Amino acid sequence: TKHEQLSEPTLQTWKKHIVPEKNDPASIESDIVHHTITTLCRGVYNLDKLAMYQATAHSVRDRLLEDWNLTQEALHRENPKRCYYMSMEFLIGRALDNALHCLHVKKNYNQSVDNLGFSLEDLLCEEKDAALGNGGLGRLAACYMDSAATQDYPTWGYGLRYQYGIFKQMIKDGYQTEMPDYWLNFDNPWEFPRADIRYEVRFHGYVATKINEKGETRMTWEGGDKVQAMAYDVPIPGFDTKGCGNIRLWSSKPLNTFDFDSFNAGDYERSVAEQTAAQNLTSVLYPNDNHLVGKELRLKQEYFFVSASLQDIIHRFKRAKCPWKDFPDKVAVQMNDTHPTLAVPELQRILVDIEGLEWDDAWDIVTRTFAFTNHTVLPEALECWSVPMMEKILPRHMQIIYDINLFFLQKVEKVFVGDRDLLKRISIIEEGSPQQVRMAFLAVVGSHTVNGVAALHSDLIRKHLFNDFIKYYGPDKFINITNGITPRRWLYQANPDLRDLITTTLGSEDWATKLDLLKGLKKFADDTKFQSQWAAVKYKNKERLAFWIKANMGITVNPDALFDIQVKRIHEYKRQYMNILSVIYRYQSLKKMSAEDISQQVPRVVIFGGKAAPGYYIAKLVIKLINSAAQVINNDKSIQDMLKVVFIPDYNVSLAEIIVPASDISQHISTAGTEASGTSNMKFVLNGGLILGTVDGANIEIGEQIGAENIFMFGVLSDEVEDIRHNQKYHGLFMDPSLQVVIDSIQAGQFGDPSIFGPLINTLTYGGDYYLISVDFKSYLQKHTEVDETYRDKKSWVKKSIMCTAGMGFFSSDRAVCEYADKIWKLKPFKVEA
Ligand code: T68
Repeated sequence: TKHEQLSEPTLQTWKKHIVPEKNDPASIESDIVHHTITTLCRGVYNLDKLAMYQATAHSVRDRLLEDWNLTQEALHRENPKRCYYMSMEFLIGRALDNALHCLHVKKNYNQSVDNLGFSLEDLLCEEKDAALGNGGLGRLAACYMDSAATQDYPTWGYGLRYQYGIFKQMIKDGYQTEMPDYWLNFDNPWEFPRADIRYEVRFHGYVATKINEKGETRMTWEGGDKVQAMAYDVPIPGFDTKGCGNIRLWSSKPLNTFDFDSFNAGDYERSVAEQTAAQNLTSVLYPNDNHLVGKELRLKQEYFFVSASLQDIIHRFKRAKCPWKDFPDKVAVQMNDTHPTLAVPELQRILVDIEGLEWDDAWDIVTRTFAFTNHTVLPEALECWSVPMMEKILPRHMQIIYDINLFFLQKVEKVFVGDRDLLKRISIIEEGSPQQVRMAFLAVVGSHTVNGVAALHSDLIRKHLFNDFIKYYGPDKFINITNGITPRRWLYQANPDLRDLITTTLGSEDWATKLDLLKGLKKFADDTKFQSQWAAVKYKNKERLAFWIKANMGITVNPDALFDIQVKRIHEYKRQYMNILSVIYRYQSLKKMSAEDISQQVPRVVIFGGKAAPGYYIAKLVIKLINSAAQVINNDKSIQDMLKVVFIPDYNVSLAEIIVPASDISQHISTAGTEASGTSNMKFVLNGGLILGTVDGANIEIGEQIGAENIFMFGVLSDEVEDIRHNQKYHGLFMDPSLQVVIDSIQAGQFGDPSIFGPLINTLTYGGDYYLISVDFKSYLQKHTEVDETYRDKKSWVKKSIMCTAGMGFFSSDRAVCEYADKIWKLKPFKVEA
């Protein structure tokens, strides 16, 4: 029975009972106790922090669900155009604190939890991070969902519910080891299993022809194996709004088929083999960022994800009984990188094979629906799938991709008659053995708009990766939307003291949803009293981090020291290696000084954090070198604690919330042209940390917004990189003398068995120094000296810090999502009222 079928009196009965939750402390207490007894089936006799966290979370979720229902019901009724953000990764982190802030109930919850004998801050730490992502790409998706909900854009995320998120990193003897992330061990209050929302997804099989009702010949995909996708909904609270967003995650389940023949023949394992395989599909997140590992299971995950999502979207579209040609007026789909690109041939297949549309009409719908965000130019990260593998797993899709390519190349040929080279370069199929499907090209051809994630990156993809496509399509299809971060999690929630100082100074907390208002802080940048308040907040945040480091790692660091932080995935192009080499250089310099001179130095704490992909040998050696150097440096009394090195294990969203507010300097030092945008750079600067960075990604735009005098930039420019590499290849490598000394010390065994680091050192020598560490080393060291000198003048440093935060309005993900809505999705906010 649906709403529309109920009689008016029955409806009234329903309405009578739908009453808003009360948010006074007594009602909250009562709800928590109620959940303890009913939802958890526990009582005061067997209560612990985890149970108390769960009861609290359930009571918050009740409040969230009011908004969820209100929003989804209104959307159902009004049926506005919606956007679907398809992403294989959502790196959400913890939900409870965020929900409390969004609902503006944290103060009362503090009191209620206190009255019940616990501390809310303690309970918050009981929550496991939802870590369904690798790094920037997944976290960006989470920030965008927050901003879409906050600004009432009717947007849903679609993704996969991995049972194991990104692995837990442990450091043993200085090496990274990996442990599985069993994040669903306990009940997860932030997801709703939708046992009634299930779709079948097919793999393998064969293609046949059939005659449809109109007497036309159509292809049909038959046979093969089927699995089921079941939906889990994760509510996404908006800040200061009754609107509530949603991320729908798919979990694979076996179809209720059971091989009775095998069972009866005594082959039990075989009889359940299919079921086990089905369940394994969404077991684990692939732990590689910016690197493709062409595994069959990954391809299956990608198809499973797009197939279930499109079936769900189409199911919703069909309810309104609109004609197919209106599909793009009701549905916008954003593909977060190429991972969801199979959605292009899948929608074409559904429209042509199943719905009976003509190819051209279907293709028009497809290309008006999809848009594609590119996040990388690194060749090793560009997805290519082998044609034989595709033919085996998705035979009909492979045919469709061939046809898409054929029609596309025919059109290109008409414009560029006889240009065989162009056709070869632009083809979706790359020749070779085996042939490969270039997913980025398929995404471009299947989308109406393609965007890069920072100004430089968008220029580079227009100039290089997609240059041939611009010749054909013209430039307008390729736009830039610079990334953003949510100021709610990354300032309001993570840095409560700075939040309160800003709110008092600006007179309201409107800045949390209108981040441009932060520019109002500029006029206080020279105010001595404000400066000392600002500095006190930073100091407290550094103390908080120092406390964490002491408690968890046993290392003492001094909050008066300059905190210099680089936390991100470990990757050669991000050059953590260059950072630790410069740390060793600093150590050697200290060792050469008199005790008197040492005592005059600016003390530094250099903090690293980040995971290396489990199969990334060189990245893992970098972690080992950092830890080996830390071991020697931290235990050398002669340098009077002027240098400390810390590698924080298992860097994740929750740790970032403690680390980010505590930086004086954060490093974003990728080889120019390699980091598409970076988003942690934005988080640090928003919290009043200065950047030491290269002229790369969003660093450039951050510098423009906060002023060149407030950012430390160094290194070669992206358009010099090609020539330098070319010269190195033909005229030999240049080895910076300071770098040579550092390498010599490693090779002399100053940081343990040098043979361990041989392969790492080789990347600088025989390996050709592809990431130009030697080329940038001198200017990098010079900038470090400049940082030290600037830090000595506390007043000017604090002023810079204030100017950093004040200039960050542009980097709110609210701005970024608005740009997507206006320029790509053609989407209007849809406000729901209580
Ligand atoms: C990052 N990409 C970019 N990829 O490196 C970063 N890759 O510059 C940018 O700021 C961020 O995206 C957001 O735009 C990634 O994080 C991945 O994590 C990834 C995952 C799977 C496969 C390939």
